[in-house]
Amino acid sequence: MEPPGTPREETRLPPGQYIPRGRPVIHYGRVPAFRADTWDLRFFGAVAAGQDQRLTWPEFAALPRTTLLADFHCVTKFSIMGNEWSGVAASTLLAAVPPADDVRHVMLWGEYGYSANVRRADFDACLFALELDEKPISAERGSPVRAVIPHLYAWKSVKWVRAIEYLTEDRRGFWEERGYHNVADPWREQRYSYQEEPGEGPP
Ligand SMILES: Nc1nc2c(c(=O)[nH]1)N[C@H]1C(S)=C(S)[C@@H](COP(=O)(O)O)O[C@H]1N2
Ligand SMILES: [Mo]
Repeated sequence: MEPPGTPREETRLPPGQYIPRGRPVIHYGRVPAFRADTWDLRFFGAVAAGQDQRLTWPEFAALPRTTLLADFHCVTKFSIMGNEWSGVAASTLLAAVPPADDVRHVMLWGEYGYSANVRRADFDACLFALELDEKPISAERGSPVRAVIPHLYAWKSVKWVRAIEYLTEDRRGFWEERGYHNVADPWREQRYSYQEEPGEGPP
């Protein structure tokens, strides 16, 4: 018996989602190779210092880490419940490389030009994960570092992250340009761009 008041699994499932067997791996294109000597995380756009910055692999790997327990909702309707991610919080990166005061949006860039745009408040909740369930993230799941924004559909959780672009005005990323919702809140089933209300996307 579960104690009274314990939420059942279904109550944590956003509308239209289901729990699959297994744990699908999904991405567009090839899995990139990681090379610690050439890897960097680049910051560009509206950086407060007025010029691009970069963190090398040893610099990034030395940043303090936190853990996040979260569900994962793909717009193709499967959800993976209870993932334990560990990595660097966005707040740590924002302190290391402050954005200009008028930054309201952020573009996350992965290898090979994959990108996803998020609002500043959503970026603030992002974890840059190096581990999943106490193991280093596998190559096909985004090693060495992937973004995790559990309260948005998973296409915003960019694997193989390589750059962060601070934006003063919103701009659509890879899937957002191809008909997917600019905001992507699974609890509101914001799947497609035709559902966008005024103000939810760039003009
Ligand atoms: N770089 C990159 N990140 C990506 C994608 C991609 O195509 N390229 N696909 C997204 C989508 S649609 C999903 S559902 C998740 C899948 O993560 P998983 O392979 O760990 O299940 O990664 C997201 N991040
Ligand atoms: Mo997805």
